[in-house]
Amino acid sequence: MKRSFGLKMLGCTVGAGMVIGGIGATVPPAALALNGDETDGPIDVWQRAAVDYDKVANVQGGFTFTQDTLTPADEVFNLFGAATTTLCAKPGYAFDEVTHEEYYVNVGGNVEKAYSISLEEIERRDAQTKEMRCTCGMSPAIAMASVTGVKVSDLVEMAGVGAGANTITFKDKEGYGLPMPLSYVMDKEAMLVYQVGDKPFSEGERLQVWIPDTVAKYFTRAVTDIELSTSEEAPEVQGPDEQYRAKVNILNTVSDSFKVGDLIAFEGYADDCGTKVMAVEFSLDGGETWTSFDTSSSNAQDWVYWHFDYTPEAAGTYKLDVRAVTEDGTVSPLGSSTVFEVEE
Ligand SMILES: Nc1nc2c(c(=O)[nH]1)N[C@H]1C(S)=C(S)[C@@H](COP(=O)(O)O)O[C@H]1N2
Ligand SMILES: [Mo]
Repeated sequence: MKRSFGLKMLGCTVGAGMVIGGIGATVPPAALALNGDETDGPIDVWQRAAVDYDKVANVQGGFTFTQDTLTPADEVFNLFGAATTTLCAKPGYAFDEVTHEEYYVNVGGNVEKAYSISLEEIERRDAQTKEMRCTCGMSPAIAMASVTGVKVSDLVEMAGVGAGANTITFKDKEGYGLPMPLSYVMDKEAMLVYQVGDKPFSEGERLQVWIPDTVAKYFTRAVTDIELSTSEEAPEVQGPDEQYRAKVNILNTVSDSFKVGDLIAFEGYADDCGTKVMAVEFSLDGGETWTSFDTSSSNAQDWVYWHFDYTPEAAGTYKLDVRAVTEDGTVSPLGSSTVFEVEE
């Protein structure tokens, strides 16, 4: 089995160095985290290794979830900036060729009046701050962040939509950018973002489009051109690749072993990029039985950040599996698991 430590970090948010501890007992961070295998596609990770572990049917534990847990800004930059680039974005992109003063965005194409606006001017405009998810549809990377920027609709209004314009493309200086329906971008209240948390983008003064419920390949960074155009049919907005539907991850990191009776506090996220997560499910018997926790009161705009507290009753080596079930019946093709030791 491949242990995807590196890839885990991509989905990892508060993960590294996170203190795990339940109410009562203080327990060191848990075990190895085994992610869904990146290269093999949607396979049952829980079935492959089931025989090696002590099994507990219908695992019982305490479950809660919140939706306002955020990824620290530095980790958003690290996860997506460096690591994702090698996975799914165009490699070798240079962010450092333009200074803050020289950074301009052109708004043009099928508009009434094309114009350019400097980054400084953008930053002086009415700032909007919003919590948004950024999830790659082609890799495990995901983050929830509070982002600050301007509304795309404001910038478009300043140019005036040309007759028949139905498509908008956010391009970087090399032409990266995927066309989207103008109405979709307006309805979703897309933002041109210059700050994540309390940190401005560094590395060449990036500006990045963030759009709720939309995979990150549409989040063009270092935007230099906002282009309106007329297509015969407005382009379709693509969702995540099949294996990155219903993303889940256990964020606990490597630890010493636990003792019988310890309360082990697991935590992680479940998210499906705009489709509601209806349940988060756990298995301690290699997927033979699943214990399902209802998350149908969640909203689909934010990730479901879950906590699962488990108290082992016997010594052994265990593997906890987690998966999510979404509103359209999708079950995580790539679950997440973690192996942990329990001593007398
Ligand atoms: N200019 C540009 N923007 C891009 C890409 C790219 O290759 N070039 N890749 C996209 C993809 S696939 C992802 S996952 C996100 C990563 O977000 P980041 O800017 O935080 O690294 O950027 C998106 N924006
Ligand atoms: Mo991506």
